[in-house]
Amino acid sequence: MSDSRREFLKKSGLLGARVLAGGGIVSAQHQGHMHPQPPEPPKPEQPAKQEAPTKKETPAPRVAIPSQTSANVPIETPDVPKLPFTLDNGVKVFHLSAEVVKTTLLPGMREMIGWGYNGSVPGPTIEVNEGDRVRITLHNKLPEATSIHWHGIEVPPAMDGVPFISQPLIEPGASFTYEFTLHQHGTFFYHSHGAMQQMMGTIGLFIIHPQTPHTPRCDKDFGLILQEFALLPNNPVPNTLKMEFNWLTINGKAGPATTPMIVRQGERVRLRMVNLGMDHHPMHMHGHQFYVTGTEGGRAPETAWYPGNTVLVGVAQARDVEFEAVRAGNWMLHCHLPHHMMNNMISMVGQNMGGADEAQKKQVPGYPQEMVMIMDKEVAKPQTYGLPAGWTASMMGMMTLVRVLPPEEYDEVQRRIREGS
Ligand SMILES: [Cu+2]
Repeated sequence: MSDSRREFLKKSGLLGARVLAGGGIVSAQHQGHMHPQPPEPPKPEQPAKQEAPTKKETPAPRVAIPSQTSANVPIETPDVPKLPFTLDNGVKVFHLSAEVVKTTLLPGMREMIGWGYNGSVPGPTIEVNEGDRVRITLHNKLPEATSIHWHGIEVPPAMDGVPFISQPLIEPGASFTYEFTLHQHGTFFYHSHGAMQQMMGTIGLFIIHPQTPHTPRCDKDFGLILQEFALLPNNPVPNTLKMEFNWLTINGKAGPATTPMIVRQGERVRLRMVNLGMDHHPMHMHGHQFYVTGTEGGRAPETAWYPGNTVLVGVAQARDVEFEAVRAGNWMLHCHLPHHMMNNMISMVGQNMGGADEAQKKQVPGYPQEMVMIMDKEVAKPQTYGLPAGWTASMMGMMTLVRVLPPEEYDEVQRRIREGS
């Protein structure tokens, strides 16, 4: 720092304040790691209700701003429901039905008949707390045997979901009950332990909130499942033998049908991404740098966080990233593999290519490459309110938006979400 700048800061009183604030952040976080002091115990049955965000006048970019109150906020999994539960003597009781699911990857463009749970591909999100005991009954409504593996969760051997090794196969029409206590926290998932069943879609998120909420507190917490399917024209059933994939999805939707994530400017955001497929996905976010703060093994110590704007989410991995959403805008989040930013990748021949273009253009080797399709109306929903006309032309494949909205726009979109307009 130059002397003149230091002098200016000293005079303005900013230097002392900045140094103090910085020291406060560091020591608070160190205390958190070394001597965990639960600020307020999380509600055991439900994640804490999200508080109305407070207005932040001048949010400082890339500075961790510890919130006054630390709390777990409910996970939001766009386009995927949450799995409800009942209580039995303190045990959370869930029911999952493995079944054939007819779903729409992209309205008017691609229907799929996959396999999932409770009518959803991917299956509904299980959201629980560290320390919970859960009882999950799997009802097999598929025409073949199945089982569920709780990916990354440390369970007794008999609950691990591996046919023949930890349990008998669950035959069609039969059920099996898993029960275990959760001593971990973080981003986990459940999936069929049949490899080919996985490629039909049988996976779901399993989010475990920590007993001691993380600092700095996140105001928004989103869960995203990355999947890929090989679908031939006129056949809605995925070809699970194929090694090339032409439909890439986030939470079961291909861009632009993925529902944007709505964030109020100044909020701290966590994105949890999970990949189960045949490819690794370098997930790239526009507009903000983030820190990678967790893996499929749970929260990483803060000393292990690293900055980036692209994180490779490998097969069977989970990656949590966090950032301060200080920059208003409609920011893309997408896999950066070129073929994963496309829809309906199939070889086209003859008159499908080129159409009525001038002969001159057809002389250019490789022409045409870019294809544009505007689907604003087909995918309109409260979360897309206010996006510029034609926005859907840039959205394909494993792609979604993080919409960081100034307060008035944020409130308007939230009002429309509440009213379903
Ligand atoms: Cu990808």
